[in-house]
Amino acid sequence: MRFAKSEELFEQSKRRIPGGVNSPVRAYQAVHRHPVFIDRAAGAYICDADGNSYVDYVCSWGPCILGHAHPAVVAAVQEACARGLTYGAPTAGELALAELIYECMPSMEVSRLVSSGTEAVMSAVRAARGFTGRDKIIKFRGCYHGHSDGLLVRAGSGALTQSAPDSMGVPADYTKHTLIAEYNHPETVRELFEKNPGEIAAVVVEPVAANMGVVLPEPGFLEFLRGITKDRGALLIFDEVITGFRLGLGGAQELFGVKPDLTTLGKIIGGGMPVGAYGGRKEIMDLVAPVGPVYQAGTLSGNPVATAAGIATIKILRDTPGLYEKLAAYGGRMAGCVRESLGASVCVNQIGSLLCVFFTGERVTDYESATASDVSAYAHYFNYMLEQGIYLAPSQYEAMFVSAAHGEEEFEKTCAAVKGFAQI
Ligand code: KE4
Repeated sequence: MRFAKSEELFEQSKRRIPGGVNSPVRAYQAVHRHPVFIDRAAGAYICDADGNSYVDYVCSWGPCILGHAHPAVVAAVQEACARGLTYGAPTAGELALAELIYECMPSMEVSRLVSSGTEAVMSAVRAARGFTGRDKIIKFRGCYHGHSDGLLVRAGSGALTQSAPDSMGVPADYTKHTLIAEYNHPETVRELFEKNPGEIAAVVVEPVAANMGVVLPEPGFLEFLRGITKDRGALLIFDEVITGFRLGLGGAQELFGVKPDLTTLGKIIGGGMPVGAYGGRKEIMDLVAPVGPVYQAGTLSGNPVATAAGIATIKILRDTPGLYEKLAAYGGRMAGCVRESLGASVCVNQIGSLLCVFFTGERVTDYESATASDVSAYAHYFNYMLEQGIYLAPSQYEAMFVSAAHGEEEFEKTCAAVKGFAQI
């Protein structure tokens, strides 16, 4: 494959944009090569500036669950654009999206739209602190909830690969109320509640961790979090920015049968446009301005073009029979292909259309075992697969996302590439 145009664009971009990218993980530092610049995408494929085509398993980090440029979503966006791009005023579309979210996730009886997952989680934490009158929060090492100051502590995703989990520029005072527990280790949560009685406003968790690679909750873990937060007067916040509408219409909370007090969403609910949301029990959300004293605002919150994309996407997810079963079947088959081809050298964690290939011979059930993976081996795998026309996350600590546009041809091409890697 030729990458001359991407290389040239990267050199030029580095002069105007930090690291040449608008989000760190895109810089490919963890896989030791220059990034490819994408020119266009359709269905299960993306195409770079040099004309190389790839089967896409990043799907823009989750939003493109229907595949790229889905005709109905594009049409909805075009139709909305023709009526103006933004008004800064309430619209029927925002109500329609809020109703759809509530229909699919009944725990979100009241929700507020924002423009990113970061905004959603930052705002949900503020609402939890306002509601409980407490300052401390618990998050889990390796979980990522966006880049707001108080949550950029022992974070996952890009913060992991940057090997600077505590970002510079974040005053110690901004993170002293952020307590760190270990995902899938209930005792670490219990200990924090014992040491901070009456001070913890909320536990924030990715119900399926997908920013240290994909790590599934051990049986009972989410139920434990639900119980201890109820018992200690704290709120449970499910960060479903990745799992929401990914694992099913009702997200992880429906799949695992655990109802949080607040949920944050992003990615899929914007259908590829910038949308986040936070919401939950009415008594909590009624504290949010202008009803209550918890302030939060946004110029483009509920943007009519973005909400049109989100509504079109969710309606297709809701109204297409067997769509989630098809996604899960592909995910399961892909996991099987990788396990069969790479054997004991990898641990593949998969749930529905979300999966991760860890280069370790051990089971990956928490941060410790996830970060014991051989990131150099992953980088080797990534680069081989890229040359074979398979576009994976450029980091061991991300996920593979499958879209409804991935079919038999894409499966065969991907599986053949994995088998080829096994033989080098
Ligand atoms: P955004 O602000 O990037 O829209 O959402 C932040 C966020 C919140 N919660 C969870 C569980 C998330 O995974 C994310 C963002 N996910 C990363 C991928 N691991 C976005 C990719 C990137 O940072 O470029």
